[in-house]
Amino acid sequence: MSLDARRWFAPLVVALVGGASACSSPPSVQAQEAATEPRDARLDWWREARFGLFIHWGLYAVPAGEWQGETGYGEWIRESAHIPVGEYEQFQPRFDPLRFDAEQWVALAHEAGMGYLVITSKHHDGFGLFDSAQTDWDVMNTPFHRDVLAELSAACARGGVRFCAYHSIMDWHHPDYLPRRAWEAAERSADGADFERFVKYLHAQVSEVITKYSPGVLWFDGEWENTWTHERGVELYKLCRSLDPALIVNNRVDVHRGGMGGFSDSSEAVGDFGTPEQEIPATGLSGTDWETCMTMNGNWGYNSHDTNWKSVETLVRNLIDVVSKGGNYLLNVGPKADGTFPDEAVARLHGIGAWMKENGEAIHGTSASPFEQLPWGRCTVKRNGANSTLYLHVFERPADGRLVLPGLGNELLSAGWLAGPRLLLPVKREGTDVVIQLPAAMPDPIASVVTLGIQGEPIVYRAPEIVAESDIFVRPLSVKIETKSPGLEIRYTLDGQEPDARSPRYERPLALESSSVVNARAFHEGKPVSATVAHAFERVEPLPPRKPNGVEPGVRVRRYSGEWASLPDFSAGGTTSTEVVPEIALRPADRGENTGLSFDGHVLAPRDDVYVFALSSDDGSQLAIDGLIVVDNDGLHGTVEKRGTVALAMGAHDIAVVWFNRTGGAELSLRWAPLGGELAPVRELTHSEW
Ligand code: FHN
Repeated sequence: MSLDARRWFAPLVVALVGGASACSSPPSVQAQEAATEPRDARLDWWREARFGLFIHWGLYAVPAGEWQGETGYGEWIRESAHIPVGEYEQFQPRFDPLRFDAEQWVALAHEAGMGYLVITSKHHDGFGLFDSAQTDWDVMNTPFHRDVLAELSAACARGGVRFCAYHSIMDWHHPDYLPRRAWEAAERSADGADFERFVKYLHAQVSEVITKYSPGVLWFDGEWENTWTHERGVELYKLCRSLDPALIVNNRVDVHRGGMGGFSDSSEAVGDFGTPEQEIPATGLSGTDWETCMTMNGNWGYNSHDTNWKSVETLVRNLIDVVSKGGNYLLNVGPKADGTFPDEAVARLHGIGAWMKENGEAIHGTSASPFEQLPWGRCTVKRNGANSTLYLHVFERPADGRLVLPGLGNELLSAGWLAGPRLLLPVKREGTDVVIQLPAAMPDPIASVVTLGIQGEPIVYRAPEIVAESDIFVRPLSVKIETKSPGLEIRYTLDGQEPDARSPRYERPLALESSSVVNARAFHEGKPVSATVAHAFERVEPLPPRKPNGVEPGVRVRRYSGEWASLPDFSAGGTTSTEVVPEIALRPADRGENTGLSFDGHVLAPRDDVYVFALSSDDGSQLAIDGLIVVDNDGLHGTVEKRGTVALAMGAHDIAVVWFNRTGGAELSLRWAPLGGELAPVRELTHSEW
């Protein structure tokens, strides 16, 4: 093989998300969409709000994070502390939050500038905070005996905050839910459990939440276990939309959320917005709605020992950062068992509210910044008629007081402070930059907001982005060149030359047939206004097919046991069992702790092409094709998906996957697709007899 190993495994140039595809629905659901509320109309209030309150409340507030002397638990206490279901049920008769006051919760949210509130109708413990006809495992069967969702939805309607509900698919209480927790599988037999019956129960409860409390958003979660599938997600999404055509549903109704990054990785995925969790994406994703959910301290559910509270400054700057990238910020409070918010949470809501009272205009109804990173802070944008207002959130005043906006091409109107008497500030153009002169003293230590009026929508001279699924290709490769700034034109070359005003103008995706170096540059009114970006794409020879002898269906899997922190060398021996299985995935018996698996066989490439492999695992895993590592997802981690590409000729190729699980959750899935195809589980598997 002429190419060295590194060349076969080019990293994916751009993830498979982005653009409208990350939120689009499959044709059948899209057809439904056209028949009911168009998507933009449904999301209008949610995009306007930009900021919401997340509430994780339930029986887990009773132990408040403590169990048998350990104090690090939250809403996962039953699973994390291995509390048998019978013992956990003892919290139900102890749940009596007599200080619960829905009006007070809504007032705190509203004063903080939050436009909506998402409360756990049911978390993973299966306990309902509402009056459900489907079960007694709900709040009506506690001494409190009041319908929390009914009181809260009514208070929201009165208090100008949109009521929304979180509902967990995973259910650690219902006898039909599968899989059982690994640690309780013995004492809590799954015999007789019928997951189809559980799905009917799930649909019935979701229908109750929608029809009784009219949530603006149904925020699903707990979709990651292998009993939940894309097909069930589409079915549940359709149910929600059929009951309320205006309802917004997050992307965790489906199974395509790539871990905590939260964005769907498939155009077939259903769900109206992406859901990064406890993290803020480095940049926004144009054409994609998303919402980051984060805690105020270290826990979602109340933990009386958790003193790791974020400052008001951090929380406000997180809000600004998220909104400047086109997202929503869902900030969590875990109420106490008596029905009150922790004092520290109340103080932070008040602090955020004080900033929002002066600057909420720079958050509500704004859209993403047209600039790349701004060293002094962030920018949000709002259209007003033919003009636009840029809201410049200054975190750190530049030492020279010059607030520089790089490459802003618009005609300028005026600049001034947003808060207070809205005093004007000096602003001038310096070449393609705009400079606002700040005074020595800044009005707000958290973020001082400067407004800048401009004609039209923002034109920022940013270099274009070259976007493709892979750096290598066998068949013609589609390459897009994108600019975040309307009003600019892109000119490009394919021979590595610097584009000029005579170079071809980019109007549609390029179809590369041979190795090329794409150079692209932004032009405004015929003049180059950005740096040139370049990316090399290589047409490669596919790996030749292997000629295995005597193939049989399925792959061989060897099992191991041991305590590892990273993938061991399984070839050193210690196999506890060997068998042939139809797919590279976990079976119930594989979900134990301190377990390792080694799969090997052949995969049949249907045609000469570059193939994307997506390997998802909790804990570590690795994929090799024809002896070359294509995906390395090793290490101790939660469910994480990594991808790689490899060029394969039509025919059989050796495939080997190794995986280990230390403790806790166990997950393993392998999907693949030819470039441009929809990722699907690897099915075309065979193995050779010894
Ligand atoms: O397991 C849940 C967790 O308890 C919490 O509800 C977060 C918030 O979105 N979601 C899941 C973890 O990803």
